[in-house]
Amino acid sequence: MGYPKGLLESRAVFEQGKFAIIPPEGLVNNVLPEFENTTMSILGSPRLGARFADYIVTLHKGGKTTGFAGQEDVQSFVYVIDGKISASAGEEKHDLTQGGYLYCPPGVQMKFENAQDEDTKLFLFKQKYTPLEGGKKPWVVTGNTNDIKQEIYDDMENVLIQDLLPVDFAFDMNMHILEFKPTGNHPFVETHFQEHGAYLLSGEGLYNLDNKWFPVQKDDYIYMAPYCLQACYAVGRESISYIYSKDCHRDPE
Ligand code: UGY
Ligand code: MN
Repeated sequence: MGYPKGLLESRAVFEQGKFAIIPPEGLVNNVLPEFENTTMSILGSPRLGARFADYIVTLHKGGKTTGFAGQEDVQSFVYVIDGKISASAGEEKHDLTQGGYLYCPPGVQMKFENAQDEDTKLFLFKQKYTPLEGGKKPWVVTGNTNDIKQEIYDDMENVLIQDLLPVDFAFDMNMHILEFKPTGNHPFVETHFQEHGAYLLSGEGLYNLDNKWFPVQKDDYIYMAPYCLQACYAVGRESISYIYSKDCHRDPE
């Protein structure tokens, strides 16, 4: 779609308590003490109304975090959009390439560093964990989305979904990737109590937020608050796909 970067035009939208679209040209850099040789922006956060924080992170040569999350009630997740990292979940070490991801349960600190000279781009997430009374605790999960079978979404042949985390009551959230082939769309406008932070990995489309349609494309970030009306319609010749978080398995407080 080729939107210009400038003062006269922006696709950014912010409706407190409802939704936000944050396109890459509007991002500013945030500097956090736990990150070195890194350019990053905080996307979704509690200031936006989210119960989680999402970040887009570029690790330059030698870029790393000396420790992310790891508090007793905080879980974290990293996904490699492009590049390579050497990561660890507590004592466990994992090398991740494009499509690779690592989930650290509450109390387990995440570390990672760039494993190549070129930049590496990551989508990073953390959220407070809601325990299950008397239930089991979540565990370290790692994998690569290139190895996960895509399932048909809600009988729509041209919409495909992947679950990145186990579907197990120990987990109070999941990360998914949804892909809409050209002309694919949600079967209906969703209205649900869960919230999402979504990072667009490919393509372009129209996104319905609160019954208004917005143009969106690769590298945009979308926050959808609880009960925000939402649906995607793929346009163009490429699939539109996004990685997104969704809370699950807990009765609302
Ligand atoms: O899982 C979901 O709720 C998903 N279909 N929502 C979305 O893509 N906006
Ligand atoms: Mn949804």
